[in-house]
Amino acid sequence: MSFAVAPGVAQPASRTQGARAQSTQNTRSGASSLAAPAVAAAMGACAARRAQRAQKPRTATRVVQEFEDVCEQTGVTLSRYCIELANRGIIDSDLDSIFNSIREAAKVISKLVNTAPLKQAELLGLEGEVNVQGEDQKKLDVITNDVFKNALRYTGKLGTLASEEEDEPVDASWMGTGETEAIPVLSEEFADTGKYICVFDPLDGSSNVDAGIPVGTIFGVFEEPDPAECELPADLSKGLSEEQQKCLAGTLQPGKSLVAAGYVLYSASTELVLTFGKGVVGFTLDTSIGEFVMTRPSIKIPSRGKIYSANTGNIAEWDEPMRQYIEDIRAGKGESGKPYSLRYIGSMVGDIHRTLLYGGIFAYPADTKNQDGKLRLLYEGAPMSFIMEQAGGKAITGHSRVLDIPPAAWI
Ligand code: FDP
Repeated sequence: MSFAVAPGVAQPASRTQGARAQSTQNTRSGASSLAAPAVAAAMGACAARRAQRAQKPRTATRVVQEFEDVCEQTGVTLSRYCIELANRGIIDSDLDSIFNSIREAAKVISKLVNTAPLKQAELLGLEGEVNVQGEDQKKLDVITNDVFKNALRYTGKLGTLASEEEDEPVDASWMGTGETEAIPVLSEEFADTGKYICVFDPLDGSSNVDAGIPVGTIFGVFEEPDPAECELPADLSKGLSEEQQKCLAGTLQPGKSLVAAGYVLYSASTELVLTFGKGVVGFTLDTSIGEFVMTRPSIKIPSRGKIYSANTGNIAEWDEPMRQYIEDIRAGKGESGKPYSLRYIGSMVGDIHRTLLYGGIFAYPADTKNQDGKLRLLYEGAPMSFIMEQAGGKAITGHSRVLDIPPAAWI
């Protein structure tokens, strides 16, 4: 798919809207010790405020404000955040379990990426296989795929997992081994309880990983339309009947049906950014306590930026309108009247993270080699577009909204 994200890509916006600095407020605060009468008064006030808030729509910022009523946080960890959302009925306990697993997998992958240069023979270089996307798989692609897949599978809360690195989606309650018999990995009581579908790219930007350049994990969670209807064989690699294929195709949904999405950036720090469709929240891995701690309670993309991010090595192959647009903003002929400059890592999670925080445009336009653009709708485009829109940005193909496009296949 061809893909661009930014606020106002189609109509460059007003020059009065300068780039707003992203709040990096650290929400950690010491525990408070209030005297009993003050606690009673505070509780009364809290109750009144809660009643008022009950009338207003829930957003990520509002949920965090509500935590303040508790008055004794020592920092909002990702697990605490999910528990609070579950308590407030914003997510269910299954989604909470899924995010527990994503959190643990992200910590393991962060460790693997960070230590890879010290374990080159084990972790760096090519695996020797080509994935379903036709790309050479790196050892770390395969290892991180297993880490993510296994962490999710053991939740027992997922009907289907689909990874960019796998040929076909995996029935989450079974381990299809391809050449040998499928092995059940969950006991009957935990198997097939899942109503969610998780799509993920365990190590996006992995062509950079041997050089220690930032890479990331991208994930999205859908609710299965009707899990009971898909009777799939234990080992999907042995092929599906026409009926089963139809059934699986029915589980392919456009990005606007996502119930959650996020990414993890493995860089100078490990950043986890997520949305449950009520705004965007960011966490940073505090390695001293092994927890993701909330560092960006409400991420909003600045309404105007000054950076564009695209592989301009392909500019001669782009459509004329795309080429012209980039040339215009580069020359300061956009609405802001200021020239945009180029920043391109070539690692989508890093490029999107910067765009989200600083504003501007990220794009992977179609070219003669990649006629729909290089990025995959299901594993990259849809989750990132959900995050971008939730942060107040836009995600478009040039013709339509990315979140409206139904994927044609699991790849
Ligand atoms: P990679 O191939 O290293 O996994 O979609 C994959 C991706 O990286 C993105 O992370 C990145 O934005 C893009 O490809 C880079 O492609 P180019 O090298 O063609 O610019």
